[in-house]
Amino acid sequence: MALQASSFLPSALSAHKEGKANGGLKDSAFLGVNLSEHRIKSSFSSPLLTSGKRLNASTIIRAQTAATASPAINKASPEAKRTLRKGNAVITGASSGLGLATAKALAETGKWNVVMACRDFLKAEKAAKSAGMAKENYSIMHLDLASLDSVRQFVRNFRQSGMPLDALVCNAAVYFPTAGEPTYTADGFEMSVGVNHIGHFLLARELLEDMKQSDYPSRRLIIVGSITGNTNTLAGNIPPKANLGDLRGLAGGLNETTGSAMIDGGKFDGAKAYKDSKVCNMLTMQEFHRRYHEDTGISFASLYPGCIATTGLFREHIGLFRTLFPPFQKYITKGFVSEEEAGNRLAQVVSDPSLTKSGVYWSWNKNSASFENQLSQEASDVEKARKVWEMTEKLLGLA
Ligand code: NDP
Ligand code: PMR
Repeated sequence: MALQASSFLPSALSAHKEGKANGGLKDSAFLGVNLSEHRIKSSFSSPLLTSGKRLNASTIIRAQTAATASPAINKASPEAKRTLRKGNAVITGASSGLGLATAKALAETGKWNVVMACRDFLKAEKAAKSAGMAKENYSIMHLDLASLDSVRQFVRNFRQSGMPLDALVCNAAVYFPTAGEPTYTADGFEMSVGVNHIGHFLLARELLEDMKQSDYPSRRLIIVGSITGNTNTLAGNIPPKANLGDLRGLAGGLNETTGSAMIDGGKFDGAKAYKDSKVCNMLTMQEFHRRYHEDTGISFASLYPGCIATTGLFREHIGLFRTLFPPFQKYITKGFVSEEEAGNRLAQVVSDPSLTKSGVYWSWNKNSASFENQLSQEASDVEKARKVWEMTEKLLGLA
C-alpha cells in the first residue's frame, strides 16, 4: 500500500515509539514508500599506480558505554609517535561519498598512504585530484567487487606492491531500491549482497593474512554497516525490513534460476537486499572478532556514520526521493551528516587511538561524539553470524 506524503511524519515516527513500527507505513517507495506503485615505498610499479516533536534519536539508539568525545584524528598521540612509518589503508569504493571523504581525511594527516580500491580507475583519479589529495598520500588499484576474479587479482596486485597492510576498510556498496528484477555479479550472486557482502567477505578473508604480517601498532579491519539494517531503530523499521530468515537463499547461491535471489528465500526486493547485506556486514565483523581478534590482535569494527543523504548511493532512486531525502534528513530526522563529517568519523575508526576496541559497532551522537552502539537482535545473533560465515565460505569455495 502506498504511503500518503501527508502521513510520512510525524505520525510515522510516533508509531514506532508505541511499538507499532509499521503503523501507517506499509510496503513502500517514496521515502520507503511506493509512490508510483511502483611501508611505504616511494614508488610503485604496475599494476599499482602511484598517482600521480522532533525525532529523538537518543530514545532509539541506546549507548552501551558513555560517549567518547572524538579527538581530531591528526593530533599527535603516544601511539602515533611510536609509529615510524606511514600506515597503509585500503579503502574500497573510495571514488565517491564516504570512501572518498575518508581517504581524504586520512591522506591529509600525512600519516597514511591510502590505497583507493575502485572499479573505475579514472573516476577515482579525478575524485582524488578534485578532493585535493596530495599524490604522495594515495595510490589507486583496480577492484571490482562484483567479480571474484577481480577480488583475487586485487589481492595479488596488492601483494606485488610490497606494501604492508595496516587497515582495511570495506566501504563500497550498491543499492537498487527501484529494481523490479535482480541483477547478478559475474559469479551469479544477486548484485547487492554479491558486492556489499560476498565480494568484501572474500577480500577481507584474503587480506587478513596480510594484516597478520603487519608490524603496525594498531591494525584494523572495518566493515561499514548501517542503521537501516538494525530493526532496533526507527530507520530500521521502515519497510522493507532487513530479515535474513533461515538463510535458505544464501545457501542456494542467491540466484533465481536455482532458488531465490534473496537471502531469506523470498521474492526479490532491491531495498531489502541492501538492508540484508548490511546485516551480513555487521554479522561478519563480529564473527571476524570472535575468530581472530584474540590470536591476531587485529581490531574488527563496524559503524553507522550517520545519514549521508547526498551520496551516490541513492543514484538509482527516483528523482523525487533524491530531491526530498536530504532536507528530510536535515530538518526532520536530524540524522543528516555531510560527506566530510562522515569521512572524519570513519577515519577515526581507522586511526584514532581511542577507538581500538574490537567487535564494536560505532555510532556518533548529535555532538559528533562516538559511542559503542547496540545492534539489533538479528544483527548480533551469534548463531546466525556463524551460519552466514560458513555459507559464504562454501559459496566461495573456501570451506
Ligand atoms: P557511494 O555510492 O557514494 O559510494 C559507494 C562506492 O562503492 C563508490 O565508490 C562505488 O564506485 C563503489 N562501488 C560500487 N560497486 C562497486 C564494485 N562492484 N566494486 C568496487 N566498488 C564499487 O555511497 P556511500 O558513500 O553513501 O556508501 C559508502 C558506504 O556507506 C556503503 O557501505 C553504505 O552502505 C554506507 N552507508 C551509507 C549511508 C548513507 O547515508 N549514504 C548510511 C549508512 C551507511 P563508483 O564510484 O565507481 O560507483
Ligand atoms: Mg530513512 C531517525 C530517523 C531516520 C534515520 C536516521 C534514517 C536514516 N531514516 C529515518 C527515518 C525515516 N526514513 C522515516 C520516518 C522514513 C519514512 C518516511 C524513512 C524513509 C527512508 C527511505 C525510503 N529512509 C531511507 C529510505 C531509503 O531508501 C534509504 C535506505 O533505506 O537506503 C537503504 C533510507 C535511509 N534512512 C536513513 C539512512 C541512513 C538511509 C540510507 C542509507 C543506508 O542505510 O545505508
